[in-house]
Formats: sequence, structure tokens, C-alpha cells
Amino acid sequence: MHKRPHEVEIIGAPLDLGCNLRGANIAPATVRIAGLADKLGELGIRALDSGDVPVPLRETLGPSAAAEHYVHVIAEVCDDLCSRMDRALSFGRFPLVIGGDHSIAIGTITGAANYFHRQGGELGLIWVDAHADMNTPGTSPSGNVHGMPLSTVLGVGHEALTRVGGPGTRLRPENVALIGIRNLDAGEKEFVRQTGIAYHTMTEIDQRGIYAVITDALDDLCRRCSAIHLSFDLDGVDPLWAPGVSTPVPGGLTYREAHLLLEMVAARGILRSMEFVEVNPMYDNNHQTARLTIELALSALGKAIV
Ligand SMILES: [Mn+2]
Repeated sequence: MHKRPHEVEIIGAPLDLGCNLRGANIAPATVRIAGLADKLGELGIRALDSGDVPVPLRETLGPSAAAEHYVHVIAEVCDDLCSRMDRALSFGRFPLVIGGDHSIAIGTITGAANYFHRQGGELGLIWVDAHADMNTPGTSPSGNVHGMPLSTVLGVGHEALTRVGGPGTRLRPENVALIGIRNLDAGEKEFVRQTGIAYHTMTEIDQRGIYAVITDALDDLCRRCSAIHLSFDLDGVDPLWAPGVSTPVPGGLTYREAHLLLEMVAARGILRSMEFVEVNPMYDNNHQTARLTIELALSALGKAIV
């Protein structure tokens, strides 16, 4: 039987400063207009929308901010998100964050990790993505922060970003499951292999099937973790179903694989917070990706066919 949270807090994070391509910043508005809160209501979940975290417009920031890839601006937004996550969890709510590019995960994950560590538990992380997002300032070909959030929450990256939410590493590499990867930068591959995180490539998913892969990933996380945070990059899904993303990569999760993955996460009853990121309405096909985001969120919250 799927367990559903009673109250979800919707938090918008309209940030696109972590990448070159514009447009992820309008995704929170698009997903809301596509009916997120109403669909949650139909599932019997109370949806409380606490609005967006403030993000300065790119046009209002000077050339010095651009030259450092907006690192300090992103850090400030992530600090804000970190407190918002912590507060929502303290009120017993399930935070559902709509990005924004993937940089926002630096704030959401530190917020969730801070909260659950204070409760004496450990946070597990399921990260669904075409990319590993494990570049460092040294390995990144572009310098864009949305290619670095996973290494950052593991404690490696720009100092302004690794100190978001206070000192200390909050996430143990063994508590991370990276799923759906198929496009890594050369310097990143080495780092992914060395960190000790569990990674499940599309090749493995092709060979073993999504059911076996997610069962193993969840079995492993549930042995140690008291709570799981889901960080879902829509580019993890194949562009056939999710065309509206900033960096599409062919060969991704099918529509059914993505739903089954999330249905299985929901069935464990241990998911406590999540975000959906990298939806880019400027490149979408009639809001298909915004609508898919809502459907996927519902599956993760326990919507089942029967
Ligand atoms: Mn990503």
C-alpha cells in the first residue's frame, strides 16, 4: 500500500543562472499553471504553495557576477532554499521544489540533510539525470554550476557553494544513488568512479531492467537512511517524452520506466522531499514536459493505477 504525505509544500526556485541557456527560470510558473496544486488535491493531498524563493534576474546582475558564473548569487539563493526546506520539514510538510536549473539542489539537499541529521538519522539521495552533475571547478568544461551540484553536496566544489547551509559534509557518498546517466565529461568519469556513490547507467538499466536496478538501489539506501530526498532532472527521461529541457540527451528513461521508478520509491514510504529540475518551457513541445513533471510528482507521492 502506498503511503501518501498529508501536506505538500510547493516551493518555486526560478533560477537559471547555473547554465548558459535561458528558460529554466520560468518553469515554476509553467508547472503551477499546468495544474500542479489541483492534481495534488485530486490525490487527496493538501497543497500549500509558499511561493518562489527570490532570485535576481540575470539582466540586473553585472559582468563581474557573470564572470564568476554567478557562484555567489547562486549560493545566496541556495542558502535561502536550505532554510525553506528545513522549515517545511519542521512543520511536518513534504517539500516539493520546482526548479530552476539543477544548481538549486545544493540548497534543497543541504536543508533536508540538516533537518534529518538533527533528528539523529541519515539522508539518502536518489538523483535521476542524464548527466552525473559531478564536475568540479577543475574538471568543468563550461564552468556552469548546474554541472556541479552533486559533487558540491558531497563537499567538493566552490567554497561559496560547499558552505551553503553551514559547515560540514552532510551527505555520505554511500547514501547516493545516481540513476539514468549516459553523458559524462571526461574528468567527471574518474570522479564518479572514485567517490563511492552507487551509479546506475542506462546500459545497466537496459541490461537488468529498471525494476531490478531500483529494487537494489532502494534496498541499499533503506539499510542506512531514515529519509530519502529525490532530485529528478527531467533530462533523465528520454527527449521523446521530455523535450523541454536545457540539455537533452537521447537514450533516456522511457515514460513507463520513469513512472515505475517513482512508484517504487513511493511504495517504500521513506521519501520525504523532492525536486524536479531543468524543465525549460522555451524548448518544450506544447508544455508536454511541464505536464510530465506533474505526473511524475504524483507517482512519487503514491499515485497508483489502481
Ligand atoms: Mn542535472
